[in-house]
Amino acid sequence: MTTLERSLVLVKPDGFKRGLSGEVLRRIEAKGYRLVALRILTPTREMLDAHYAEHAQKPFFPELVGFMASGPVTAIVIEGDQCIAGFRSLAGATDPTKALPGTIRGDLGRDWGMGSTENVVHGSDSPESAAREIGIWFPSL
Ligand code: DAT
Ligand code: MG
Repeated sequence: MTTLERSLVLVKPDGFKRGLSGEVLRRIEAKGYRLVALRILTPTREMLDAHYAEHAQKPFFPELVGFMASGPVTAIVIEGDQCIAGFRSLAGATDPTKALPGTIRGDLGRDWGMGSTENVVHGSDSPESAAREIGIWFPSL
């Protein structure tokens, strides 16, 4: 017995720019998760400060926010039993160089030598994060 969950997925600016939104959506749907909401937007600084609040003191924070604000992203809410952990499995490890083949980051991401970690997708890491993040990207949900 598991509980129905929602997760916030982002196709980050590198993935959006490379035309990978459809491939990410395809993998989510092929896995069997349901698409609940979807929008395309260039995130504001305020949204990113809130979204990445846990990383505010990290040395990579300025590069992270600069990268995430650099262009449009596809924001998606997905739904399914254990979809939070399930999407993290689909996404793979944070570092795209180390992410295993078969994962989104392993198959589609790489180090571009840009100083920021460009790893194609974001996925919520817990039910609490998912609720908080969905509130930032989809205030009407
Ligand atoms: P994840 O996106 O796998 O949940 P995270 O929440 O720890 O990883 O970090 C958020 C983003 O910040 C991550 O996708 C890429 C960037 N990042 C994380 N650790 C980093 C590091 N050590 N150096 C540079 N960027 C990093
Ligand atoms: Mg994270």
